[in-house]
Amino acid sequence: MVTRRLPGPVEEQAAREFDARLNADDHPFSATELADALRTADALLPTVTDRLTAQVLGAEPLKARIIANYGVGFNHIDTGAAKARGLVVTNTPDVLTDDTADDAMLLMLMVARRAGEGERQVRAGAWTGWGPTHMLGTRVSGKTLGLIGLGRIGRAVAHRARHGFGMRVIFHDPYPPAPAVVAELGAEPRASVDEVLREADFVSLHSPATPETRHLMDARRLGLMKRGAFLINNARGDIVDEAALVAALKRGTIAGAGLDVFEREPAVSPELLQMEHVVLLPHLGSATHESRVAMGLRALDNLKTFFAGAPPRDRVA
Ligand code: 8YV
Repeated sequence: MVTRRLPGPVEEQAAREFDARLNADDHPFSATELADALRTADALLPTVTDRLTAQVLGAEPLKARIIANYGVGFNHIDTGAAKARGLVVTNTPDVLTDDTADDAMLLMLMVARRAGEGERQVRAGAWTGWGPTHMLGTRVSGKTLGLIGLGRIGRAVAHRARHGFGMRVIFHDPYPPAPAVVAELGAEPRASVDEVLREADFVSLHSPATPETRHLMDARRLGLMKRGAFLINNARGDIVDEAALVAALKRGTIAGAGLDVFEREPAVSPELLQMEHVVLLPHLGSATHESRVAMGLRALDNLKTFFAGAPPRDRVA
């Protein structure tokens, strides 16, 4: 059961290699539909819009044996409950890393250089012409980028920032990569998230959404950021206390934010919609033809391996 419309080549391959049930009208599944799928299909290929809670995963009698998630993040799946039901869970890492890192750079550049604001001005017919002090932004090149999380995507952002923009890269990660990897990136470790926040001109979040990282960026931590600093988030909305972020942006204790993800997607705090110093994108991190096809093929690959009786490459639970 494929829960959403996927790019053509993925649906075609799914139909060729499996007795695939596709979602022709692309409507997001209700909890009842998800439970039905678990009762009637051998495998579920869900997306971030499918909330696979303990209740949904409690479906009886359970037919499904594997959940092959389309996407690297899987915080919408209660993996503890899945495990308890004997369900294997896989994700799709690697294939979306570069595009997601590009999206983080996009947010950084857009918010620092006031790109959204400028575009809105031009489209509104409100641009009156070039001026020496018109819409001045903040330089990105050479600044200090603080990464919270140095996993695959964090490392790809570090590479771009350091080699493309000459930025100094500092980071905190409780599970850092090997010292040789860090050294090659030219990234400097910091002992805590707080230390990164005090020093960085741009803070970019690249940790998974877990109970430990929920509201990691709360009022206290937002308060540690420099007044001129920007917050970038294309990881998961839950990592930021959105109400606290709105308050910090209103008070001007940080300079701006570039957000691709939100706490209650697709709802966005109404105050953010009114602010010029934020950039708001609709969860576009991996939204390229290339990534979205590769993600689908990777999920199908996990299914094929599993049903061939071997351990799937991307098992996460
Ligand atoms: C996807 C993502 O668009 O992979 C992730 O974790 O957030 C995005 O790349 C989404 O999860 C698809 O289900």
